[in-house]
Amino acid sequence: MDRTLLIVKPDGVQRNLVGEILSRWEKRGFKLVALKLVVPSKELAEQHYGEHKGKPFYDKLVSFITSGPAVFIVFEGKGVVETSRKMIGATNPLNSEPGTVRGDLAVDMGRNVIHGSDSKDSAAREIKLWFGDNEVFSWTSHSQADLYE
Ligand code: DAT
Ligand code: MG
Repeated sequence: MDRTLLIVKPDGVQRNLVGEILSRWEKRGFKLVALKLVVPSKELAEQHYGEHKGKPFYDKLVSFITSGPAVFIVFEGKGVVETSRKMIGATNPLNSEPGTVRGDLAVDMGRNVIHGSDSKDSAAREIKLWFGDNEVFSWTSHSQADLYE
């Protein structure tokens, strides 16, 4: 099964949106396999956003993500990486469709509430960066047969 990394960024935690976000993914049918509240270190944040190093917004991005507690989440399920990106919406919330997290709950690019891995390879890299092997759990959901044919 596929896995993806979500981060409720410090703005989402401050705005009490953690439950709302977890609820959307749980209700969709994805299985929670890892969860923690962390103030991200600069070192890990720089690795996480390494692809953006050198871009004009990079320093602000790293300083914002490390500014306070953020919630790190791994969800598992069929197509979870791509579907999560759809549920999150466009990077700029002003372009995000209603019904998406950013389209419903955000207005500014630098305060767009949530991160989601953009590919299976990114997901694998990001999950390994933020979680130890013993922090990600494989378990059988009682809903399995009602979610999957
Ligand atoms: P996403 O978070 O949708 O995957 P991304 O990986 O391109 O978007 O960028 C990471 C974050 O950096 C994004 O959530 C918000 C910020 N960001 C991206 N482009 C930006 C820009 N042009 N100006 C300001 N912040 C930006
Ligand atoms: Mg990205």
